[in-house]
Amino acid sequence: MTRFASLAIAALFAAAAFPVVAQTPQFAKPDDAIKFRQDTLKELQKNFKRVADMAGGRDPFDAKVAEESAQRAAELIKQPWVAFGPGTEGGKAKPEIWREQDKFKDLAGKAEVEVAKLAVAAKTGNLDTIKASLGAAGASCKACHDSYRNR
Ligand code: ASC
Repeated sequence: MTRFASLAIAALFAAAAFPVVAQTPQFAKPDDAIKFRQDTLKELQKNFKRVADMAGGRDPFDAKVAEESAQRAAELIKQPWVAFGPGTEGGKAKPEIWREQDKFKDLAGKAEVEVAKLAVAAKTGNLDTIKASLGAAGASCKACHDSYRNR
């Protein structure tokens, strides 16, 4: 084997052994994972609500705040899912999450897509454009909560 080939193979093994560790939060115990997902989902909710309150006329429209909040929501919604790993049942999460991983991940992915669309809409600075994508984004949050969150 050439020196390059052996280095390349060593690099592949290293990549397989340490998958995306750098970006992924590690949880020492299940409660840490539960706290992380609750914190990120709560902050997501705050940002989403800020936009929804403007769209619903409960707050005056501020295009910059709407854009920043929707952008922050789109970043936050990518984060909680890693904290629903094996053995982290608890909080308001229904046990079905761990029995229906494919459906759970599918709903989470759809919510990511809809909130990303809301962030794109908010970039226009146009309230009607924001309103047009808010319904689908809210429905995508609700779909997951209806199936997988205890009240
Ligand atoms: C929120 C929130 C949700 C969604 C959803 C919209 O503010 O916490 O889960 O909006 O209720 O239907």
